[in-house]
Amino acid sequence: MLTITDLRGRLAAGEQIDYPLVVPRATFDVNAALNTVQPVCDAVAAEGAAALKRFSERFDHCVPPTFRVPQEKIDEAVEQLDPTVRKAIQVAIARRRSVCAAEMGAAESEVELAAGAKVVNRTVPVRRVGLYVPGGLAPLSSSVVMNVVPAQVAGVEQIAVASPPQADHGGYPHPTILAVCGLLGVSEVLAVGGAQAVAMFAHGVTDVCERVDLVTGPGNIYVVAAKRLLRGLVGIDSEAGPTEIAVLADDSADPAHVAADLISQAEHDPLAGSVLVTDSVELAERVNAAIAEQVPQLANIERIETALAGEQSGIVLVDDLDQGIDVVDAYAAEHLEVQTRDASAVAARVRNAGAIFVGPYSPVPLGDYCAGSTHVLPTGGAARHSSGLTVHAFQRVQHIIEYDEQGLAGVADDVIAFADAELLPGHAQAIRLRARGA
Ligand code: HSO
Ligand code: ZN
Repeated sequence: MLTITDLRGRLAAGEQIDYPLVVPRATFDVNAALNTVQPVCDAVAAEGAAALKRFSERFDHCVPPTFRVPQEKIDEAVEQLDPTVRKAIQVAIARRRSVCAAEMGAAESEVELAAGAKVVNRTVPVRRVGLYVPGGLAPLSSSVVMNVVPAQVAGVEQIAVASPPQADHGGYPHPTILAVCGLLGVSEVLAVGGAQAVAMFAHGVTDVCERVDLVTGPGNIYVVAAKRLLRGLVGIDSEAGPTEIAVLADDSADPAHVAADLISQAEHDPLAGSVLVTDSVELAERVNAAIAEQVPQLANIERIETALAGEQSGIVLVDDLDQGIDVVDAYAAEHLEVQTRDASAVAARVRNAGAIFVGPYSPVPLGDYCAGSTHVLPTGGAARHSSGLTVHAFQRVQHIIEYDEQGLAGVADDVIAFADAELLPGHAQAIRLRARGA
């Protein structure tokens, strides 16, 4: 059962509603975990593999036979893959690859600002990246696809994947995770999890893993805290917290579908957020009834019930879809489904969401696997300022500035005036010494 917050009539009564405060969302206090991960990261930096071993024992309750997963293990996982799953993975890879190819812009663009005055925008891939794939409550092998494919399409030279060791699998990551690495041609796979994996990537660990330039991928609060702590030493993608879904729906939506989609993300995590925003009381009631009917038929009941009962989940009743759009914009969901009449037009009016799923046949689980879109998306409202994991996360844009004598002379007076205004005569001098006529 989702708790209902009723906003109807409040605007008409003259109330000013602070939407970010009325949408259900739990605090994901990453700073509170910094104290826990700091000693872990420091120990990995100071002691290398010895610290990795200690933290594997303590946090994963097993130590892998080798931190680097042997190639035979990866090959074996590919061979033993169920053919139906293998085909599904291949479809997911092919579709994600097609969308990534379209994400790639021109490698270079040149702007001639005046005679002899040129700036080139050059897009350069990051050289070496570390991709984190959580083990956690479910082995998310699809996250390997979502991390590796954009890195490969962007032209990253070296890709290392880390995932926690699993006691049930001889101390190596889950075989499906290994199999996806194998199918993608990734051979550097590390059986290391949690904050210690991020520290390994950021600092490098002798005889285990060379330091990387960028770490991407979702993880639990300790992984996120380690990314926050080590950011700067290493690049990171946006911080991913517990997963979220918001559904903006009117009375044309199918309550069973809406319920199933809300449940699907609640299945990930007791902290997952499932939010329905609707102007239809009847839909709200029928979605709650459908949730009650569907949840007992599933496997991960406890997790789902905890997530749906949590303060981060609920139904927001609105006056109309205009107010609904204000609410979903304030929420800035990781995933937003629009299940309304004329859904594409409504979706076009939404500003903030990590990814938008339009109409009755585009549910979030489609995007989790095979839509071609990414499932590594900004959570916790970060969709207001950040994007999901695309090829752009693995690229930098360099400016190449090439002015000749004439080009510099043409703008020298302006540079000098600007430098003087900032009381930086040393800057002006560097121009004056070169520019004839300045
Ligand atoms: N919904 C998750 C991704 C995922 N779902 C992986 C299933 N497997 C976060 O976007
Ligand atoms: Zn999912």
